[in-house]
Amino acid sequence: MSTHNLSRDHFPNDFKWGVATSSFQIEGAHDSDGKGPSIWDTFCDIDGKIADASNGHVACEHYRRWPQDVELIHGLGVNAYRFSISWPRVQPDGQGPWNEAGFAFYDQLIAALEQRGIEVHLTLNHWDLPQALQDLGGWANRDLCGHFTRYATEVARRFGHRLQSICTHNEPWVIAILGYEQGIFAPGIQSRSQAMQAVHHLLLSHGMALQAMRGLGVKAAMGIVLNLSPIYPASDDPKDLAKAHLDDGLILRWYMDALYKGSYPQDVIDHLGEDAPHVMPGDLNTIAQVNDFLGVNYYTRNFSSSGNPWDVASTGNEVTDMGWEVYPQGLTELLCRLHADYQPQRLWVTENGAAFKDQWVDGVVADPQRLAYIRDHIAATHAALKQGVPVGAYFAWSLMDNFEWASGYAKRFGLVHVDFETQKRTLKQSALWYRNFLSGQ
Ligand code: IFM
Repeated sequence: MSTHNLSRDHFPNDFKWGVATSSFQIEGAHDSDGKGPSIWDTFCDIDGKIADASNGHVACEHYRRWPQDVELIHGLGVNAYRFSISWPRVQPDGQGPWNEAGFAFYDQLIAALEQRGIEVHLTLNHWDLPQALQDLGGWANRDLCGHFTRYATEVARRFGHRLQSICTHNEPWVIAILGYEQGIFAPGIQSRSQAMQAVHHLLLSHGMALQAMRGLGVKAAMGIVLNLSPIYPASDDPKDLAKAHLDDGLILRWYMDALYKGSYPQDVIDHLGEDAPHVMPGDLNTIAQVNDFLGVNYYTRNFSSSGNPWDVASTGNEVTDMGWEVYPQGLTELLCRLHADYQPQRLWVTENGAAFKDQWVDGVVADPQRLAYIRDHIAATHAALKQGVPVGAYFAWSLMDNFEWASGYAKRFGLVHVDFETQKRTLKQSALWYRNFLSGQ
């Protein structure tokens, strides 16, 4: 079916249509009402780490402007909203007393969404770890599994009955590899062994948290969100083929095998050698809990090269402002592969979107490239559904322009434009298109 002819009616009635955000990227109010510092507050203070030397102190001022933002979400006609709780806002040091003012913020946000009939999809960890826990070694320290489980249990005890879903971690690969191996994200460490230990503890804490939250009788669907993409060899050179297989192991099979098969792939363990994580007996059984859903964040495909020069321009496809190739077919391919190899009960596209250099001109933000990107990826999701893949949700990333981590505010992913001087929100043409699509126009 042509992507232009596709309508909402081609999807199941109970399909979830949403937009997504995360706490650090939009909330601001970095030290208000008892919130503790997160690792991203600390990281932003280090010279040269954030492209525009910005931070999350104000961001989109969502902490104060949330009523207006809920109206924006409602106005789009979505039936689901995905956001994260800032752990240091509700437990400033990650171990000690709960901060009631922090919980009150999320309580009123959830209430406003409930009143409008918008499903609440909550993420516990979208990267803003309490700094006090980083001071103990962060995710490389096994003790964090227990701290995270207590935090997850408290959130589930308070809000679980009002949530459609709870995601433990958003993109553990990014947390561990960009944060602990490459050092380009918080906490800025460069150690492969610490990174792989962090990966293991993130996965272990996911399993522990699911067990504990289910022990409370919480009915919300529970799962995890991974950043995944198909990996292509840069050429037919056998070395590139081998590299692509290994990279697939490091990025996809490591996580999916652990979560769905209770094992880590042997070829990757062998490759890691001394940097492989220390795994205690029973850990992999704990990790392999039943997930009610698997969240997939898809932006582009990846190419692996063993050293042969490769340039994204060689694909001939459009490239976003992040330098990422626009390749919707990769989403269909990925969803089909996950279904074939691992059979998750339900697959949800929990993030998908693109950054482009948007201009606000006389109240209009024309973003035809983002509009086409979203439209074509919705069609790619539909193509997977047609092939029998149980895809149940599509969340556009992001509701509004926000703090794009090490890129600061320079990269705009929003359906809604934010003027960071005035905090004025303007629906981009992609948002108007999404709204029309959802209303059947
Ligand atoms: O902005 C991020 C988000 O926080 C996690 N997934 C990828 C997005 C775009 O880079």
